[in-house]
Amino acid sequence: MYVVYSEVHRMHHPPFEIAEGGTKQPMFDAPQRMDCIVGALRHTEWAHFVEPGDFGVEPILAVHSADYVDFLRTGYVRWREEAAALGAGIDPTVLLGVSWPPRRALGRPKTATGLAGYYAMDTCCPITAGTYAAALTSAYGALTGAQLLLDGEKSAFALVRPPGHHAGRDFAGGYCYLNNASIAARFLCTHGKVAVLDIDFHAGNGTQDIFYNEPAVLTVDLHADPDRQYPYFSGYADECGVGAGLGFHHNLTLPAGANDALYLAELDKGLQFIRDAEPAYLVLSFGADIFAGDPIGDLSVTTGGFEEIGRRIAALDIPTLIVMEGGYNTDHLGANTVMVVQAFAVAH
Ligand code: Q9C
Ligand code: ZN
Repeated sequence: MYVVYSEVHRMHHPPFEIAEGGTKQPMFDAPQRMDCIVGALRHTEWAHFVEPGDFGVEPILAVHSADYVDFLRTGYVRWREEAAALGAGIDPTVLLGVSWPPRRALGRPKTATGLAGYYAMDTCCPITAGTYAAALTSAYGALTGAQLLLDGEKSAFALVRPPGHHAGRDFAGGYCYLNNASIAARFLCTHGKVAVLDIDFHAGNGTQDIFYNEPAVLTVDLHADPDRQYPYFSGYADECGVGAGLGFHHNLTLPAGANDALYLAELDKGLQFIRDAEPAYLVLSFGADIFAGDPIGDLSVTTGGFEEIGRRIAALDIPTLIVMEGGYNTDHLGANTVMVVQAFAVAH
């Protein structure tokens, strides 16, 4: 099985994020996450590493607005100039919004500082010098995996960072800048019906945003109830799509502490939606933060649970692109990820 991976993710390593209570803490999405997973995959006999290809800007702009991508590409350099003008005491290495538009506000600012708030939904998506290059390479990783499916592979794993499922058409959030899984899904959907199954701990609000009003891609999202967990503002069970997209989005929510049995019962509901739709391709947004020992998550899925999750999704027997999202317990991240991915490697 091909694992698409590039070292370019290391260019994105912001020194901090601002968490609940204003705590300035090391960013959970750090390069070390990839080292854990790569290390575990190298111990298997089935993982064959390949580099992402270059797909140009077109498949990115098929998902994200041009003004947002332009901000990601140029924002940091503009910020260096602004920071210099702001004077001493300003850290020019991190562009992070501190002002956000209130609901219904439409005014678009001109400064990098203003735009960083305009194009973000939280304090967890700082932009550094290498962020755009890393985010673009991450999207290309997902596209390369999608191309492998088009070339006849039964499955592929896009081991990418930064993750993507919180990034919407024109905003960053939750460590995500470009929505890798959505970009791959959009790329695949001209070749057949596509379903996205998102099993990251957090609701994939970006993916929901991107496909919400269209039936082209079925989105099924299983996650912690947003009434208590990030991203707070979407991922509720009664959000089912709008207009032509009505009925093509499903949110399945989980209570704190959900164990393997409860998790798998809800997963089965999601898998039935996918079976009924008979897609030609499946994109699996995979986050290992559902793990019992995850420092951000509050579910209780075990390593054995990951194995069964992988088995049940692979049993759909649909050509599947697995795209890495979250997962922050670096002691178990490699093993848990291998459990899911190898279910596909051995199935085909
Ligand atoms: N106390 C992904 O898993 N806020 N993103 C966390 C922790 C943001 C997670 C606060 C979490 C984003 C891809
Ligand atoms: Zn997550």
